[in-house]
Amino acid sequence: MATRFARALLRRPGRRFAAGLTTGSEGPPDIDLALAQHAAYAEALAGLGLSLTILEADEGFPDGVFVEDAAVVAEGGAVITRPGASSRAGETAAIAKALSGAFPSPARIEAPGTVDGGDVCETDDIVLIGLSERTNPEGARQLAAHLAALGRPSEVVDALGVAGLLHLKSGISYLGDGRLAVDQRVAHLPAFARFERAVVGPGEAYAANCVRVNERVLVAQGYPRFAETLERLGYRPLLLDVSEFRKMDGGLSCLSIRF
Ligand code: CIR
Repeated sequence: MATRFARALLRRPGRRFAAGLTTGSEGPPDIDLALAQHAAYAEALAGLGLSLTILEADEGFPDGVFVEDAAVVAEGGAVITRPGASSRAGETAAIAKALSGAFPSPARIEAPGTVDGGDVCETDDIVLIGLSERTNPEGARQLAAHLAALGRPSEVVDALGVAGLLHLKSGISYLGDGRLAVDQRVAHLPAFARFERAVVGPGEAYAANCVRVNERVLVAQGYPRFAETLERLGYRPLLLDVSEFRKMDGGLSCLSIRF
């Protein structure tokens, strides 16, 4: 299920969005602008033919808009995660419920394992599982076992040493056809050697979190060199302004679960 999707699950940002976790220094997000950017993101997915479920915000979970961290949907099944940040632990209940129509008996990551979906990058051949501050080796081990039961091989990638990389997918995205978008700081990692690599250059690292959806690649607006790289490779970038989510360390991919 690398790049063709029919459905997506999203959750609107709440009024307390600014109370979420962030390491950024760009100041608090503008909630109304975040809502408008979220609506444009949803519209882009709908325009690509996806049928959307959009949950209302739960003000108890200011990071709840970043739905991707709460579940991993792979070909043939779903795994409800156990997010690595304690403030986010309760986000999974609503996501499991929203996915229950399509995935009535998902697997679950259990303590002491932790996994954030942002650390999981599904490609055609293999699922890459990043170790991070949020995904620990036990969580990665459990996830790998669940994926193996679904017939999906995986490989653990240790990107813990890369400063400023919250999740594996903060630094890479699968573009389809055996190619990854990779932040230049992680392009050398052995796990990526099997892929063609579209390298995201200095000053544009945030754009490495892009999302191939059917015939387009959603890319954060404001990173022209990487957008040009994609065009040169024959992709059709669809630029989206996600500045308010960036302030909260979130990228394009984490705003939806696609399947
Ligand atoms: C957090 O720190 O958990 C949120 N503020 C951002 C999560 C972004 N998720 C993602 O990139 N998959």
